[in-house]
Amino acid sequence: MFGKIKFYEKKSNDVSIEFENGRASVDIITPSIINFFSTLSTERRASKAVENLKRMPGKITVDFIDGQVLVYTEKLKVSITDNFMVDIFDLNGKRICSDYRGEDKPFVRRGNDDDGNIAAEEGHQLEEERKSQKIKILKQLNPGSYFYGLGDRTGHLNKLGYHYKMWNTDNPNPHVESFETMYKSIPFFVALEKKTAYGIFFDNSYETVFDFGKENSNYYSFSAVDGNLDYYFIYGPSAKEVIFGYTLLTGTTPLPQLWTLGYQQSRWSYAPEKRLQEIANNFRKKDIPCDVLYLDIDYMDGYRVFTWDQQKFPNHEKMLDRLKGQGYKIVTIIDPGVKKDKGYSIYDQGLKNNYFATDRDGIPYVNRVWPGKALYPDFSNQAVRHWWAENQKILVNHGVAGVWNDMNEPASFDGPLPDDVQFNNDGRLTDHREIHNVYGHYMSKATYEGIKTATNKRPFVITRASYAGTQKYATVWTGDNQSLWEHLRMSLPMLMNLGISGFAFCGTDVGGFGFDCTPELLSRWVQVGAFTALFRNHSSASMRDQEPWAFDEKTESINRKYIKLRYRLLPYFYDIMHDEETTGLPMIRPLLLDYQNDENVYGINDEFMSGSNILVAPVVEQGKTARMVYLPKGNRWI
Ligand code: NBV
Repeated sequence: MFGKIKFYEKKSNDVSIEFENGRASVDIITPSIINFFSTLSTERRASKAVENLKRMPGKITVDFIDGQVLVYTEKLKVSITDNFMVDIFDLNGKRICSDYRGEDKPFVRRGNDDDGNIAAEEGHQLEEERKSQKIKILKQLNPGSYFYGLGDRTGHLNKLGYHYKMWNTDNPNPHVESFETMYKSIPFFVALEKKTAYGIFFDNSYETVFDFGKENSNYYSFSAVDGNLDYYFIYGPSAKEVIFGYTLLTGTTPLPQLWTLGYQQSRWSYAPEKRLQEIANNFRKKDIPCDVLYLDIDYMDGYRVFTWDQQKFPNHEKMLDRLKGQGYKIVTIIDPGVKKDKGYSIYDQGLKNNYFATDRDGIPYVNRVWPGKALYPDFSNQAVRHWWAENQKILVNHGVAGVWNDMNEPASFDGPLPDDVQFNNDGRLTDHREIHNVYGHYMSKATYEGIKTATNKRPFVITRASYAGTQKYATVWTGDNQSLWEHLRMSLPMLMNLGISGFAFCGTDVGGFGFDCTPELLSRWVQVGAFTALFRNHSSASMRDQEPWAFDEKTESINRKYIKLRYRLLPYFYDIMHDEETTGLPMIRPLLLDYQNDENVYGINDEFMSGSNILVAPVVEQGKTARMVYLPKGNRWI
């Protein structure tokens, strides 16, 4: 508890407040964006998400009346009282967001007998909170509130009633609504109440928890196991303005090269070369447009990153050249795990220069991934990022057009990385607890910068794990979904929430990754994919073929039709991505972004806007050929 306010001091845009038991600051970034900060674990330090922050605070006045520090910006009135309690109002005095004054009182989980949960014996496990929370902020929850964002979470569009954890996780089970973690950690959400929106970005890379009225319907909360109290309040009043504000802090996605918006075909794995060539020829022969083909892990020599399997791809440079001639771009996968293998240059270089994460004694930490025993490059070290950036040349100098970063949660086959694995953290040593959620973020940053320097072109990087701000460097996909109708349905709110969370360039594995696709499911999925930013068909090893022609004539012609429609709309999509560079507005949007005055759209899961001019209401149920469509008022719909 902070205790009573002792005094305050205003230094340009920063109001620092001394409490009985600590110090806090209220930093005015813009008239609508305010940072609340208190050092709880370490000194103030550079955020991993916010880079080159440009402050435009406008006129600020500060007062002390009736025990409250009152900060006025050109848009907001902020009141800070004892115990660092915060209330935020608009300039008409309307309350927008308030700290909760009641008790932190989660509901009680009762077991089925006096000793607790004997159902656990049959495997009914309850997910326990991993660690006790060191920082917890409770905000008042009012009836009629809606919540969005948090990246790639499963479940519905509106996050009211959900409880999620931010801890990047590769869970191979089919994604379901009860998953608390996913591959990405985007600790940002938009709240909507009485047609007014604001956002909160809790910039803390440790494990964080977000609860939207599940544990107690009087408050919502966000908490962290460690790190600092460091969050931004971002005022709307429109959700579009909140996204603008959030991407002002964490960055927007740079306009990608046009080809990246084309149709992409992937598979674990197109190998050997003959198979890849067959796929390439088939698209052309069958008159189905396709710009990008992917090489999954089997192109590498024993899963050693930045190598080629000489048997399967004996002359990869020549092959890449030939495919280029056919109009293809090739994207290759890269995992972070570096094979422990003396004589393998990437391993030798990493070891010699201390580029790998270590245990407490400074010995490189070893776990197991595809190549067997492997080490983890410490991407939180600038020197390692530089090395990894340089390594991109091995791929792009020989004709690879983009790089796909996988397994960067980071995944590990022999149990999770222990909490005390050591990372450099750009010179301020820390452990795995702080770096885990930003591991994929830093890997993508290094990849992006490497490709940019090597090619002088707009890099195409695709990543599975991310933190807030990764959108500056990479496109994302929602990981290992399955060929299930439920996963097609759920992909819509997942992508809409990713869009709200700053990820304008995102998509799912069209057709589904695991399990065997069906002709009808692929047809319905391609109809959705044609309107999502990343339009990539991908499937797992041992699953049945899933290319547009893999089933029958009818499915092939539906695929062709929608892929061709995609190409007709490319100028429209390219414009959206161009505007997005300044507005942060994603291609896939929930209807509430464009129709915030219409409360009927706040919970629509099965329709989305693709840009602001196309409403997509796909059929997402087997056997259906018609559906209801809600058309918001205020437009002439064609
Ligand atoms: O590299 C193989 C796969 C890849 O195809 C998929 O897209 C990733 O999400 N990868 C996961 C590792 C193996 C998953 C079982």
